[in-house]
Amino acid sequence: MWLGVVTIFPDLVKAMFKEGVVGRAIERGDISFETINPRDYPLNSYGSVDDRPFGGGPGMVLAAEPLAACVQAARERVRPRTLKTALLSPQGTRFSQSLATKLSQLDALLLVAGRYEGVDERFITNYVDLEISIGDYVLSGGELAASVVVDVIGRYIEGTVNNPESIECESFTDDLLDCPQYTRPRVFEGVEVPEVLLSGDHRAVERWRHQQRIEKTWKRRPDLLVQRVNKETESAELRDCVLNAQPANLETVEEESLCEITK
Ligand code: 9D3
Repeated sequence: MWLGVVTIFPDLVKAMFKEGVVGRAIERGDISFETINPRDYPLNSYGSVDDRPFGGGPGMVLAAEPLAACVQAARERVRPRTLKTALLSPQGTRFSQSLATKLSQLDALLLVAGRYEGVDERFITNYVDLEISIGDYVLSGGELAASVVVDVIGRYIEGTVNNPESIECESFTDDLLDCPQYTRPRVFEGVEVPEVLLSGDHRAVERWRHQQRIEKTWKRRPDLLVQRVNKETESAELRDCVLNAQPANLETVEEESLCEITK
């Protein structure tokens, strides 16, 4: 897969993928990764890529022409493959694991990272296939968001993760949070490893882990369980959770976890 990022801070994005599984996939050539800088297609001899907003207001707007030139350059680079273009913006659809799996099927994806107060709407109309937000908080630019998208998609590219099983059964792929993990020593500051994990009974270990995952998900992220409630195999574990523990109230879960760290 070809993955490109349009950014005026290419070093910021490249630094993110010098190490780690995605970095290695790029090194091996399993992922072709490039950055394209709008400053290479400036509006004038001063190298500007932004301008003041029509109608007034604070801040600057990324102009359409330099961004359009970047998309054209990317299309040249990936021909004859088709290029999809995604703009990272707070107005986008929320990024998710399921969107990542869909995007990882593409031949070539160009991610456009904005800066300033926004980008000229006509660039979006004429060049952008979809807009992506990574969550409800304000970043200082799209580079971190683009890096998040590259990282998540990158893990899905053939050969990126050594053990395909580890990607199959991981958190969010099947909408359950991870179970607690332990390693040596058996007792740390008086806290023991759960007995079942030392039992050598693999079926019991599996049952315990599954139970833990459902319990944790019920308590912290009941929203994730909604799509699973009809799964016959889990109805018993779920019923136990419902009877034994209060689910998180999604409106207060953040507040509650903050209480935990501030008390
Ligand atoms: C929402 C704030 N905007 C109102 C005036 C201005 C603005 C601030 C920061 C517009 C863009 C940005 C930079 N953010 C991104 O480019 C961005 C982003 C984000 O801030 N949050 C979550 N996902 C994303 S994807 C791109």
